[in-house]
Amino acid sequence: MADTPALTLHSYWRSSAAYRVRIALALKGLPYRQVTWHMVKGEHQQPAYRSLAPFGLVPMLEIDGLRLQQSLAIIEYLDERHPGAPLLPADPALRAQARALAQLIACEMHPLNNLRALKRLRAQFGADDEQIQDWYRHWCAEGFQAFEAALPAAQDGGYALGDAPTLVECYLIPQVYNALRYGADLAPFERVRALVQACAGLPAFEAARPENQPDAPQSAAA
Ligand SMILES: N[C@@H](CCC(=O)N[C@@H](CS)C(=O)NCC(=O)O)C(=O)O
Repeated sequence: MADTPALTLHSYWRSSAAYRVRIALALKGLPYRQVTWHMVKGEHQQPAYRSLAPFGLVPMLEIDGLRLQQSLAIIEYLDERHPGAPLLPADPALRAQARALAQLIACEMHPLNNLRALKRLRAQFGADDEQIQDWYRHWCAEGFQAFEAALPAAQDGGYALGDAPTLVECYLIPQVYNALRYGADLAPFERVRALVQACAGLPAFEAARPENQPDAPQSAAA
């Protein structure tokens, strides 16, 4: 049926890019089936996955046979097909701001801290755990500083762009999850912390949490 397509999310519990899409799907109330590719075991690089998702990156969303890669393209597609609970504001200037904030995370922060970049630091330059953590935290601090500077003035509704979460929170919350895993200090980022607080406990964000995914190890269960 056109209005209720069969959705399959190719995912990994700890993938922050998949986490963005899980939040968007949950905010839209769209049910989906999940297929797991174990990233730490490198399953996402194997031909079985690459034949479906040539970028070899998680997530990929299948919608009635259409295969979409790149979280921003996926989320915008979902928003256009399912306009209820909009993830982009109606106003063009605010839409551009929402995309800019999401892309600040997706294009300027996340790639520098992605699994393959960290692996390369180890393999090519012999970086140890402490150096990797330091690298990770450096880019988080720089990124969150820019993010806060780019945020519009605090909104009465408590979210980045008004009284409901949008694309911005879909990107911010997973990036904060990653940052905390690597011991980043969020104390200087009051507005980031306020947005995390605003989303904490919302059912969509709770459902999308890595620890609540079917492929999360028992030891990580929330
Ligand atoms: N820009 C892509 C990023 C996708 C991406 O890098 N996903 C990560 C997981 S969060 C991945 O597959 N990493 C594989 C690797 O680094 O080897 C998106 O937004 O979907």
